[in-house]
Amino acid sequence: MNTATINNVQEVNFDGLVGPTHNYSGLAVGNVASMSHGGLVSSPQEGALQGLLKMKSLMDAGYAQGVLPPQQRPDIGALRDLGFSGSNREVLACAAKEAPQLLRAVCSASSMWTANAGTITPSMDSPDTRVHFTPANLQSSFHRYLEPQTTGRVLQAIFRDERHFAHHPVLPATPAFSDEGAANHTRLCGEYGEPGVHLFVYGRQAFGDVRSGEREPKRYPARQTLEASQAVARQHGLTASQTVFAQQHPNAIDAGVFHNDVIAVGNGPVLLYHEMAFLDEEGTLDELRYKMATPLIPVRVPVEAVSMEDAVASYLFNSQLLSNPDGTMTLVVPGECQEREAVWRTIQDYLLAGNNPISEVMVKDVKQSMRNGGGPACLRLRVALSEAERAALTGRVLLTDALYDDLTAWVNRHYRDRLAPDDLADPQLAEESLVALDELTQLLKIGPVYPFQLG
Ligand code: SUG
Repeated sequence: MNTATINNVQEVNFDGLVGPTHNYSGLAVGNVASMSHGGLVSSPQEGALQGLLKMKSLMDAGYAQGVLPPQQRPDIGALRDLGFSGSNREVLACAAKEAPQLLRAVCSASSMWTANAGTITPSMDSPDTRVHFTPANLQSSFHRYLEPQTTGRVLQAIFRDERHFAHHPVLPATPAFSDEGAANHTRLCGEYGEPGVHLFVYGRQAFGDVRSGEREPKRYPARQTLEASQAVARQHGLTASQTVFAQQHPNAIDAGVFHNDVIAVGNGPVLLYHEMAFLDEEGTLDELRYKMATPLIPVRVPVEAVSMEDAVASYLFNSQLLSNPDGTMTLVVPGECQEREAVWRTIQDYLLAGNNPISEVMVKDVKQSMRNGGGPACLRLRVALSEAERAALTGRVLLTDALYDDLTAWVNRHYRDRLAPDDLADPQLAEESLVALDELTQLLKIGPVYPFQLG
């Protein structure tokens, strides 16, 4: 009997609930979808329901599914820190008039992309056999820099039991330690309960030699630094034999691949990636092969099959790759993959028909999130947990039919079906959101996590 069977380790996907202020503000430089959809009217209600349906269908298919709450938005406290004063109503009105770009940023529902919430090391790989968490500082953009404090509180509220869970401080929020969390981190292993190797992918080196600058993107920012990835690995007690640090291809970043999870996804021993994912493709694979206890199964998609443009527009690589009990894997792709002929053909003729464990494709409609550059994999934070660790979770965060029904009714009760950029200044929206979030923390039984609840 192997360790996986003994500990009954499962990967739980914790999806972020789309928040009541979900909108299109074109805030993310280098994220093609966000930049091209800024100013559109969004539907927070449709977005939240699409996310919930994805969660429910994966739960129904037998995968362990969790849920994480959205954040308090608008972040009026952030506006106050930037010098706006008076009542909440006055702060919103003044920001709308004097600095509409700041108002849009403090309204972003970007915490839905929980792949950026933090980096997780499961207990099988950590020296103290606890699950380790580091919330990402997300310092690359102002709207996301507002997330880590509440993210940390949410993770500590749910993964509260200190016998099983360890929480680390957010890295210093400065460009040298720019950290975007699990979107740039992939754990490769045999069974989930067996030891894994951690692939950290970075876009630039902060303290590198002069020549390292030549290997950086020219058009769009590289969000993750090597130094941030190394610091997280150090916090979690990961050793050199357990880690691989690989540089993302700068041309990919310049084509709109702002996180590694837009161009590669791994699960178990499988690494599905586009040939433009890594600057040193062969070196990265060789190091993984050398360090992994189980044979790596690389599934390489060449540029002739899927162009960079198709990869970025379809989000083929932002799929979830999920393990089935019979050893096969299911690829959960966004609907946009069906709209690009080359991508759909590659899925059918190359991925499904190929000599690899991927045997099924599931198509999910997450369009509201996709228009901001968030596909199925962005919406989930993976946490491999043993049976005892799952039992030690606090709150009602593992999806069940009853929780799905409650959350769906909650969304329908509180969310607007239409939100235009001008609506963000509506003080009523801020009040509606607080009422909704207060009810949500009761529904999820996680206790107070929001600034307005903590006083
Ligand atoms: O950080 N978009 C997010 C999308 C994050 C996707 N996550 C992963 N790939 N894991 C970002 O670029 C857009 C917000 C706006 O424009 O309104 C935004 O923040």
